Amino acid sequence: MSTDFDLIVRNARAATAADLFSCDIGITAGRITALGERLQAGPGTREIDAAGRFVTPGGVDSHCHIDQPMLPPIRMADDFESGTRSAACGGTTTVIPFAAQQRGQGVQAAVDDYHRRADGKASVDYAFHLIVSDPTPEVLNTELPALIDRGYTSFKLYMTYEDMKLDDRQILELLEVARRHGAMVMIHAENTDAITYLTERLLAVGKSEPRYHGLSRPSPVEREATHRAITLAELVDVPILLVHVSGAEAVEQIRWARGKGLNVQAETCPQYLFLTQDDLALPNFLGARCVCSPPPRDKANQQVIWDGLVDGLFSVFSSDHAPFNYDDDSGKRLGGRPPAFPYIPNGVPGLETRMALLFSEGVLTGRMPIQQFVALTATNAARLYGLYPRKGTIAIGSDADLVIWNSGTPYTIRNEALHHATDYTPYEGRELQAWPAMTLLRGEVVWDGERFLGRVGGGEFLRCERPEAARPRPREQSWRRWMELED
Ligand code: DUC
Ligand code: ZN
Ligand code: ZN
Repeated sequence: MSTDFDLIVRNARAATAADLFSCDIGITAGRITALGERLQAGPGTREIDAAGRFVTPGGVDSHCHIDQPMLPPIRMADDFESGTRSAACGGTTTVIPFAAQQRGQGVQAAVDDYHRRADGKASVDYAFHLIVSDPTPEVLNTELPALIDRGYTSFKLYMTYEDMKLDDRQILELLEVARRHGAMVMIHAENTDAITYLTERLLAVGKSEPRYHGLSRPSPVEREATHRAITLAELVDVPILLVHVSGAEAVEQIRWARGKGLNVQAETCPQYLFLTQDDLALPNFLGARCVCSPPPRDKANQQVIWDGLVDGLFSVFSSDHAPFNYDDDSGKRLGGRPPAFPYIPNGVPGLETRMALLFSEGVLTGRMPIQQFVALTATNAARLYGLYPRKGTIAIGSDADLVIWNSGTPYTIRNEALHHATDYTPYEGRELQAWPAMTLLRGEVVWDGERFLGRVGGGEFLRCERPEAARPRPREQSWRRWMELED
């Protein structure tokens, strides 16, 4: 066997989505080239002793917003330098943020702009999803097919937000493009007209504090849009992925769809496990820190989300990192004073805390096996978005993106110890039993448990394959077939 390893990680308890095994991990030129017992070091081989610790694939955070252009004066607190630095320190080695089309702009122009923001700044690897907010014939027929060919093989569409939302006809047309060209569609499912109606009623009687954000977007708002998204995808006969699912009513719709044999994937996020509507009700505008959409719900809904993670309803656990400073007039305190809830920028930071929250509260509490943690935080996202097996697993030929865990050691989340540029974390003071002791990106240490050691610009752009998961399954009965439409 070769001894030309650049690095050997010794005595790993390596976890993949399928297995847990003890081994040494041999790394050459940034890739895993051997898994075995007592691998032989060559003259130039460096060694890291994992000393029986859990070693998992580097995280793939497939839903995060980094330096995404906002309507002025709103500004995201993290650019690619700070966002990817915090990802590395939290065990995430691949991020997939969004190149967001502005209305009146082409999607290619959005991608060009986003590369200018990311290239040379990212310190972990990155791919882009697209956000389609203006599906003109040019976008649908020319730009999207060309971009899919060039490695941008997933896009998100919104059923709410004035500047982003698509109507049902537009959604159908976009789903058709995805089907024809093999892209994965992510859907933000909330009923926009219902939100506007409820918001106006609340404001009319002076209810404007952050907690009313939650009341303006109650569960039926998400349930109805989830059902509609599923139905539109059923008519086109194309897989979809519902993002940031927040509670029981949406979960029920997804279970119903699966029961009918429909190919509906689902994602959830830490805010739906660890925050509730009580956090939105904190006094003195502190609730604004937890304003995100869909909103955190109650303890009973948290339990349903945990159940869905454990029983396989959810395939992805991502952060939906959307960083807006709290004490900032281009952030949550828009315009210098606390705004009414509809004007508070939506989102919570979470790139750095995502992996440890689930490792500590999912794996170490015995709720889920470590293999499932790996599937939820890395493998499934890599598969769903065309990055597997380069990313998301520990296998020969895969990039040597690894996290060595400190587990069973108390760690208290403090914003001052995090590496993002956002001025708060919604998890301040939370006690965990795990934190990455080391993160490796393509065989290089980017976090050593105390310091960020990555390189600004050291992250590579990743072109995504057409995901296998985006391909419609052959189905005996589909509406498409019933309507005698061509495939
Ligand atoms: N909701 C989104 O849809 N995106 C960013 C943050 C949020 O709260
Ligand atoms: Zn969303
Ligand atoms: Zn989002």
